[in-house]
Amino acid sequence: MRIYINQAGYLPKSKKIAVLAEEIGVLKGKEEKKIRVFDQKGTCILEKTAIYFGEDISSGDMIWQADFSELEEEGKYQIKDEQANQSYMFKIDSSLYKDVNQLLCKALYFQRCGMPLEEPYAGVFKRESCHEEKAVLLEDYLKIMNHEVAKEEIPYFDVRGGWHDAGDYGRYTTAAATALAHILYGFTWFPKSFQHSLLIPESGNGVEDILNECLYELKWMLKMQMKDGSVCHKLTSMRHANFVMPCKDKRQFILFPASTMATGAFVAIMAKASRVYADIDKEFSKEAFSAAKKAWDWLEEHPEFIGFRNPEGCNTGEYEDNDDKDERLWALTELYLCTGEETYIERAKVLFEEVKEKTALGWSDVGGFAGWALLEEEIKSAREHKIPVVDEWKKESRVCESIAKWKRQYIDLIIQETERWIKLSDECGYMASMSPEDYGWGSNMVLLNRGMILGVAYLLSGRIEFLYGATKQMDYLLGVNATGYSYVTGVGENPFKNPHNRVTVADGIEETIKGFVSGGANKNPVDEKAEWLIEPELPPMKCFLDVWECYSLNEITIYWNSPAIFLAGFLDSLS
Ligand code: 9MR
Ligand code: ZN
Repeated sequence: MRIYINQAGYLPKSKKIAVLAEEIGVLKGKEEKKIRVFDQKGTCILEKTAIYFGEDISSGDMIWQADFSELEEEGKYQIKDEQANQSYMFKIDSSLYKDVNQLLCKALYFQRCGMPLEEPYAGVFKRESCHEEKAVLLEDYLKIMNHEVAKEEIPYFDVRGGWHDAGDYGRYTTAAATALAHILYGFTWFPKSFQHSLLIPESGNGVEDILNECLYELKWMLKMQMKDGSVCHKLTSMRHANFVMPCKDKRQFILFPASTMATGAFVAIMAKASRVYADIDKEFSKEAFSAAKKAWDWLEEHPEFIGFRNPEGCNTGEYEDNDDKDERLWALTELYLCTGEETYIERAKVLFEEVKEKTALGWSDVGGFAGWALLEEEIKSAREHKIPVVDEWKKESRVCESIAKWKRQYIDLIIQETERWIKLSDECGYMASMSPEDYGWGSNMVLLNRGMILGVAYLLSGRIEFLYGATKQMDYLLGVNATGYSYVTGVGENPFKNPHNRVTVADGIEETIKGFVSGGANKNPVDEKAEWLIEPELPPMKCFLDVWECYSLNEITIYWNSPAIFLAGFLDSLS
């Protein structure tokens, strides 16, 4: 029998459920089990019954669940069953998610490109600057390759800065906008959860460090905009770097053509940033807004969809998408919030009807961010006054105004969707809001995005099951899953340690940088090693290996950290 708990621990008042699991077929009986909670001195302080849940399809396990929520006293604990099987140690601690969040945010600093990471901030992970060389446009790159022009004849672009996207050294506009959206909305709604220092070069300048960190990315993003207002889809070399430190990667960086998705996402995040930084960095705020406006004008001149596909021979990320309506919708709502101009919102309302994934929060579907933008103020004040948005609305009966009606529609959509996630969570022995089919590449992002929606739905409705649902997604991430790993490096007793991350592989340091979220279990891995090692019959939740070569299982990305940052911020804000 294996016993799973959230290895980071629990907030004193939160729901706490230990999962006991055994592979289907090993045990006959379904009878209840006893568990005991021990404190650090080894004293048994609580005895609970683990109730048989049933067979769990995603993991192939028989499951028992023991609710020990009544344990609220801060301290360090461990759970054992009658056969002396034991869980990892865990804490009950009210500042738990502040600490987790700090690591998750600091990890972004370790993704910084184009500047040295110095010892006072990076410790043993200090490293030289990287990717300082200027980039070229794809068309010029191809001409050079075909010997049609000389290297000296083409324009070069200074595109230093930003975060490496993931385990690779590319930087991609839609991925960046998504990560920033999770973080900036998290900051807007849970500012108190982001007061900690990250020990970065800007620390102590009077600005919250998370905003300092995001500014590093935002300022790079501005460089992705071309003179005509369009925004390049990505900045990478033609092929991924070898497994070398970033300073050793001397491949030519290329600005790939603009797409309407990248430009739309750019408009939206720059508009949002111009509001977030309005009082903090006036100059940047203005610059961000005019960049957004210029990008929007370009989009207006290009009403057709301009997608992105890798040119032949290119193997870096594609971030493909076949629809830009959601990006345009998000852009319109953010521009409306900046300007109050009705035309934006009128057009957004029309587009809204055409967008398919209206609540999605990922890099390909961003419709949900339009909803977040629309409800930005309501959720903020709900959080501040601890009153759910819908209750506040009942008092004001705002439903008659046309925008309010649309907001209401968004709320209903979010709640409907959240009910689905609750149902999935109830059907899963490990309480993840995931169906067996959901374990694909980056499954932890799917899980965390649902966690964010659950959190937002709680703020909108005040329904406690949504809060428990959000908590359960975090519990899965941090250890209540059939692999027994905490999917965040440096968090818990058994975190994964070998991310598919060029820096980690090449730095020769035993220790792993803390605070990275793994992509997680993937039942359809595409990397050679995982294809080789993952048995086809393995249940989806167990399709994971802590092996650095397995990029389709164990990579890290900025937009897998960002929803965890949002969720940790949300949970912390309730403690
Ligand atoms: O996370 C992305 C995953 O959902 C896609 O299936 C996959 C293939 O397009 O790409 C993943 O994104 C990778 C990106 O292309 C390059 N940087 C690393 C990303 C994480 O693996
Ligand atoms: Zn770099």
